[in-house]
Amino acid sequence: MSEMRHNWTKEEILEIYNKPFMELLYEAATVHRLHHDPNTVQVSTLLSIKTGGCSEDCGYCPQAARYHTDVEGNDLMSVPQVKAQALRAKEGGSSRVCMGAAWRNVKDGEEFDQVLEMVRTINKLDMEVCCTLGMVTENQAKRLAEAGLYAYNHNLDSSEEYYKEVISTRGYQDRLDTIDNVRKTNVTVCSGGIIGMGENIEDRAGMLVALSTLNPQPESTPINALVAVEGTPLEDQEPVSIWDMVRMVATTRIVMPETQVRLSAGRTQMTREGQAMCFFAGANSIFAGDKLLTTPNPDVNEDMKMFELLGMKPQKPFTKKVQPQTVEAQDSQIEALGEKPRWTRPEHKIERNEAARALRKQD
Ligand code: SAM
Ligand code: DTB
Ligand code: SF4
Repeated sequence: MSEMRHNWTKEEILEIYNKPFMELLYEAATVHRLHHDPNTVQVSTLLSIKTGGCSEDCGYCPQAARYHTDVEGNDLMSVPQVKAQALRAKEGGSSRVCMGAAWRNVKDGEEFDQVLEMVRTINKLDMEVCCTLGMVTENQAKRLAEAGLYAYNHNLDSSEEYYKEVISTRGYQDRLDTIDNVRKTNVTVCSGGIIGMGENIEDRAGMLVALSTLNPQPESTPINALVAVEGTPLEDQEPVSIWDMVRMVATTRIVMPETQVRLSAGRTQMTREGQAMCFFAGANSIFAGDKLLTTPNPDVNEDMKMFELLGMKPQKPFTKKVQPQTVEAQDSQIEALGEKPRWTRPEHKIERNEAARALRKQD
């Protein structure tokens, strides 16, 4: 087994990222084979349970209320709607459902209780349940765990330095604190980021320092290529090159040998050959489904054909960790605290975010 380290430095990570391409690919593929079956891929289906109208100013996000995008907002889905979608995902070969909500943070109350019921319902379908609901307190993380949540997705998104260039309504430390709160439970951590937002290679390495020095490291790491959506401040960003994507996947694999590296947003811009190179470099998971949260994703049947071509098999649920027990709402041992946590609002100026907001006001 290659060594599991929690003290990677930016210099070391940059050295890996900048290796001659073939050497990087070979090293990453070698680490991958020591820790994983290279012919298995974990498939997660995304489900946007509450879409649009978000209060935050994340410069990449089509769901931020302040930008002018074509996203149609929706209220929280019902439990039966979610169950029907989860069953569809299961039939399509997914082992995990990841429910996303366009929220800054979770608030105790009816809507959160409904999300807890969704978690119970999907866990009872014998699928891994993941949620990405924004910031959570320790008490909220414990309630999710009690409902049977398998993973919580909360991305660091970039380096601490570049984060300030993209988001002004919350701080990097808030993200780290939420990950810490999830870690206090038996829910696994899913955390990664986005490339192609205008960051430099040092920022990419900085993000990998922040992720790989978490102890334990995240069990899953999504690597998103920015989907540049019209109306967002990042609408004019050039698409990420496949070479950068492979380098990022390979470097992630080397510094986090055990994590499931997930090819996430941006796959519609990638060829099958490009994706195959990412799998060789250590990616072993994808987000499946014709839609991500609001933007298109490759067709499920096309993905299954690609896996057949590559001789890859979808991973069964609970291969990595046993299925959590679900405690019913009436038997819950954990009381909602109705906290009002002080997540920060740095509110520094990001010119391009303000310009995008001003454009919306003119309409
Ligand atoms: N609102 C919650 C939050 O921000 O934590 C959860 C949902 S949010 C949409 C989840 C993640 O989606 C973000 O952290 C970001 O990594 C990713 N994402 C959002 N918009 C994206 C885009 N246009 N391109 C690539 N990734 C994106
Ligand atoms: C993650 O890292 N990527 C997913 C999931 N976690 C929630 C979301 C991608 C969203 C892409 C833009 C959209 O479809 O709205
Ligand atoms: Fe809201 Fe999450 Fe989008 Fe930021 S990334 S605007 S918090 S939905």
